[in-house]
Amino acid sequence: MTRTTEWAYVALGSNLGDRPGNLAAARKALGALPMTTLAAASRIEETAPLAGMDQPPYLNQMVLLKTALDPHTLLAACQAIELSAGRARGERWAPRTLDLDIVRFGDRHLDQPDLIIPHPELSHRDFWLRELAELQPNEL
Ligand code: A4P
Ligand code: MG
Repeated sequence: MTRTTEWAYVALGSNLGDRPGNLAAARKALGALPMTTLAAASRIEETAPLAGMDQPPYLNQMVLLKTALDPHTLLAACQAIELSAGRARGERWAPRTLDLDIVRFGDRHLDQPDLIIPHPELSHRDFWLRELAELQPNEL
């Protein structure tokens, strides 16, 4: 069986601990996934916590992966990478060493309890829109 390779956009966020180190470790781990290459990475931006929450500022970045993994396998891999960066799953939107969100996956639309693609917050986050624009491959 031949697997199709697709473009996946993954958003990285960190607002605890060694923020640049957490993003670097995430880029490395994503690029090391099976059947996956890290094609590009956006600039890193420092952003204020959304909704005026009282927590430290985030470093945000987006990466473009070329992958033959399916979306759920990529989600599971992202969650394993979060754990290895010391992410403790607390309340929703709690401060975190590393958050990985799948923003887009090819042209797919999924609406499942554990995975919504495109990410429903995409149109509300200026920094994601900027990072996504920066990463659009010219020759898809
Ligand atoms: N899930 C559903 N769809 C997806 C998807 N496309 N990608 C599910 C990844 N996960 C997806 O995530 C909760 C559940 O979402 C997962 O179990 C997965 O099955 P989580 O990472 O455990 O919890 P969370 O991150 O606290 O919640 P959520 O809803 O993912 O929040 P966000 O959207 O990640 O927002 N401020 C700034 N400046 N920058 C940020 O990056 N991020 C957040 C968290 C809040 N404030 C921020 C930032
Ligand atoms: Mg998340």
